[in-house]
Amino acid sequence: MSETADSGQVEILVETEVIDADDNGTIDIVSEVTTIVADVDGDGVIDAVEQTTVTAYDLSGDGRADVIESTTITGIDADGDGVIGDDEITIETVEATREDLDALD
Ligand SMILES: [Ca+2]
Ligand SMILES: [Ca+2]
Ligand SMILES: [Ca+2]
Repeated sequence: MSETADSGQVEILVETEVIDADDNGTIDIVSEVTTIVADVDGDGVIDAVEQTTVTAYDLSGDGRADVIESTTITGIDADGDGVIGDDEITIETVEATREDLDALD
């Protein structure tokens, strides 16, 4: 680990949401949002933001996730103007279904 204490700051936030969509007491959707905010050069201005949302859906209601969707939004202030513009944002989505999950067994 080579971290310098006074240059650069990274903040990580994790939020989890649990949804019982049909109100039958069994959890149907689990959503976890991880937000990473980084001030790489330590000037107090945010240089990069990354937000990953992982959502697991139990479509069949058996308590096991059938579809897992992961979306990552990355914003990097490439031109250093302190604002993350539309052209500095990339979005990546990955989806896995039950067949993929079972293949890991
Ligand atoms: Ca900065
Ligand atoms: Ca299921
Ligand atoms: Ca910018």
